[in-house]
Amino acid sequence: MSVQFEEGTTLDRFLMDQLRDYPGATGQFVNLMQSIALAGKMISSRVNRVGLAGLLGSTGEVNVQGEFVQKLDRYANETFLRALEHRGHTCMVVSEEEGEVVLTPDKWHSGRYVVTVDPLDGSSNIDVNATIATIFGVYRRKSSEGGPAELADVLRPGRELVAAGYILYGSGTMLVLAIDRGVFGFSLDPTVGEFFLSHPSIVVPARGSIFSVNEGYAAEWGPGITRYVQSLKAPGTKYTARYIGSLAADFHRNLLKGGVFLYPATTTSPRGKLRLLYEANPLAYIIEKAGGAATNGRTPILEIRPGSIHHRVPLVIGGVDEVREATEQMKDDFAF
Ligand code: AHM
Ligand code: MG
Repeated sequence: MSVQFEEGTTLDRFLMDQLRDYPGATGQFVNLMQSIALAGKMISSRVNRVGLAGLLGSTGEVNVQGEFVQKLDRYANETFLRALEHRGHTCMVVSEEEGEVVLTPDKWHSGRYVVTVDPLDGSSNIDVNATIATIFGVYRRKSSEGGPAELADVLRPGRELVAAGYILYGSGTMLVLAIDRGVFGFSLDPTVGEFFLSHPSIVVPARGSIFSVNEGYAAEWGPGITRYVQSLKAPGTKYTARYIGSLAADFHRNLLKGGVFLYPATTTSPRGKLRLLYEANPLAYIIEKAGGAATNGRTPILEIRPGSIHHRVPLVIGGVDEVREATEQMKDDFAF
């Protein structure tokens, strides 16, 4: 569907315009997105001063994933939880940094939405000033309002997401939001503190010219994924390699320019590294809304039923032709 927007459309204005199409809407979704945008602005401000704000380096703690927690990871997680807790729109949060689900303190239990979040994706890039991001997914709760949310509200296929997005902290700060009707990019003007619509209706081509994979693990790949990556490098193909090591940043480049990102299973991580709920699913929702596809090699990412909140998956995500060809090659790789 092609939608016309006026120049200078702010995120708030855009969200209010969407509301008109949902006559029964209570405004909770708009409030939720405003809270996410506020948290994004706060994190963006810290990221821009990270070398000065005493936020470089690790806290010395290890998170539930077994990874060292960076100070900015902790700040981003706390900022997100605070932003989502007290506005009455969110009943439950699943965060990469929290071992268990977080129920928001709402004695009326009226929040309609469940949020999954990787508060700061690409932590290894914090100390080297490379692009990092927040990734989020939004479900409408299934359990009845008036009581606490349940695990079943979040252990569901990504196909049931109602929105997903990320906030990139790069050369500029950008919020990319996918909703039912498409994918939209908003750029932060830090001088006025507003996100403005800069990328209306993002669409990804069926085939691009970039592939992004950490080839340092190539010796640990299965034969199918090895064949597929070889095929991208064969003489006469137009592919070039780009890999930052920040999922959302690698994804964003490929979303805008066309290409495929792969984080396959390895012998060390036979289930893959990336997490389904707050990394793979939100990006899979975005890519499908932009016309692309995402798979674990067998099943579309959005159809996988999570076994736990920190469920990991192999991920191949990009243009539909690329994902189809990778899937054909990966048939005989790993059992997962
Ligand atoms: P993080 O959420 O702890 O930052 O880890 C996830 C990151 C992704 O952003 C990125 O795609 C991947 O890990 C890079 O991993 P590797 O260094 O193994 O290539
Ligand atoms: Mg991450």
